[in-house]
Parts: sequence; structure tokens; C-alpha cells
Amino acid sequence: MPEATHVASGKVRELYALDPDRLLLVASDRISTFDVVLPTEIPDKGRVLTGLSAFWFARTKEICPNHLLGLRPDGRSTECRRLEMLPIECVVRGFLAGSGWKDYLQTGAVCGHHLPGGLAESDVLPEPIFTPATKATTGHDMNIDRDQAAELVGADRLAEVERVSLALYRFASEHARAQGILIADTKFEFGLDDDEILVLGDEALTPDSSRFWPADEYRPGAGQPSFDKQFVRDYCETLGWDKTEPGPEVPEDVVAGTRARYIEAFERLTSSSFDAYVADPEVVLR
Ligand code: PZK
Repeated sequence: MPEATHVASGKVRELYALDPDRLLLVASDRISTFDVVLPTEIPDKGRVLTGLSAFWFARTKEICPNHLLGLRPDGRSTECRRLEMLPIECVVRGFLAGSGWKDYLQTGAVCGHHLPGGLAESDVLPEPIFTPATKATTGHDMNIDRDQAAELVGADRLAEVERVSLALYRFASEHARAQGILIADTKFEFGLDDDEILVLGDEALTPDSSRFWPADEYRPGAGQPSFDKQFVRDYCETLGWDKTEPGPEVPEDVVAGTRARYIEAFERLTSSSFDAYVADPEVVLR
């Protein structure tokens, strides 16, 4: 039997089929900024994000079952159950940033959630909101309202993914806040198993699927620095780069600073040393 058949590529990840029931999700060390993948890799980024996802999967399995079967010894490959993925991105926002801020400025609402007037960019929301989006095959996901989401997954399933997404976000954002990290927003992808049970898939609650902000630098009224990517963004801004392909190479001090930030996020959120985790990756197996 072949080892694995390539089935899909993301910007920084690859997906392979192991057999009819199992997939292999491989996180590379590639990094994207301003939607462009850079030619320079960040060593250990794939292992950090894979380990962080596995950490959250282990701690949220009572909220929702997930697709994790186990991590490979390389630390960046996740064996997972093959699911029938739902055709919506399940975004939860606790703060007003990105497309949520843009939609609020234009309409006073985000995905049909009417928000109080006078909110500033990056403000905390009165309560977290579920803001589903369609999965764009090219370009950006499009925010959709409750009726459009219900057409795609059905009203009952929508109510379930909203409840579960909000519960996952509340759990993770409270944990992260206590470690000095604000999870401004995050995107979940769910699928159904053979019994049509809702299962959390993809990566979860990583800096690539979320906006992580350093809590001690939080100043609403402007865009916030990214916990992980700010050095890369700041460096790119010094270049006068037009943010189209190809992206620039980044120098080694920017790589080292960025790598340190990924490891810092891992260590704060998991309360464990990244070196110890790499030496004994079994800590994440269940
Ligand atoms: C699945 N993606 C997105 C991720 C890519 C593409 N457990 C699952 N079962 C079935 N399908 C998927 C998953 C998961 N996770 C995920 N597309 C399909 C994706 C990473 C790399 F190229």
C-alpha cells in the first residue's frame, strides 16, 4: 500500500490520504504575511502549531470530539479521522478586528449581529459573536449571515456549530487570557463522522487560525500587533514591498525573533517547555 496520497495543499500545509478513513495533515515551517507565503521558513513553526492544536484538542474533547488520532514523531504531522467537512468556516470574534471591523464600519453589524454604536477598532465585544463565512476556493472567505449559513448546513446543524464554537472560544480565550494572550478571533472547521456526529477538524486555536495579541500591549482604537507575525510584518513594511507575489526573503534576526514568538506562545499556552515537548512528543498522544 502506498504511504500516502497527496489530496490538497493549503498555503502552509499539505493534506494526504493514508487510507479511506484517515488523513495526514502536515504543517510546514512556511509563513504567510499579507496573504503571501514568504520564501524564508521559520524553523519549528510547523511543530509548534501542530503541538498547540493537539494541546487544545486534548483539552476540549469534552466540549466537542475532534479528528486527532495522533502525532507522528516528526511533530508536525497529524494523523486524523477523515470527515465530511461542513461547507462553512466557523469564526468566533471576541474583539473587533479584520473583516469584522470593516463590516462594522460599513453597516454597524457583523454577519447579522447588530453591535452597539461607537465601537473602536480592536475593541472587546459585549460578548463573543459567531460569524460564519463561506470557504473561498480562491481569494478571501466571505462573511455570511445566519440565513445563508443555514442554507448551507441546515438550521439545526447551524445552531449546534454556533453553540460549540462559542463554547470552544470561551474556554480557550479564558485560558489564553490568563497567560497574557488575547485570542481576538478564531476560525474552526467542523465535519461529520459516519454517524453524523459533529467533530472538530483542521487545526484549532493556533496563531495561524486565530488572531493572537499580546495582552500587555493591548490598546483599542487601532490595529493591534500580532503576537507571532509582527516582526515579519514590520520588516516587510520597511521594504516598500507591494504585497504581491513573490514575497521577500527575511533576514535571520527577523526569523529568530519570529521563531521565539511562536515558541513563547506554545510555552505560555501549554505551560510546558517546547524543548521538553520535542524530546517527548508522546505528551500529546491520547
Ligand atoms: C480537510 N481541509 C483543509 C487543511 C489542506 C487543506 N479531518 C478531515 N477530514 C476531511 N477533510 C479534511 C479534514 C481535516 N482537517 C481539511 N480540507 C479537507 C486543508 C490542510 C491542508 F491542503
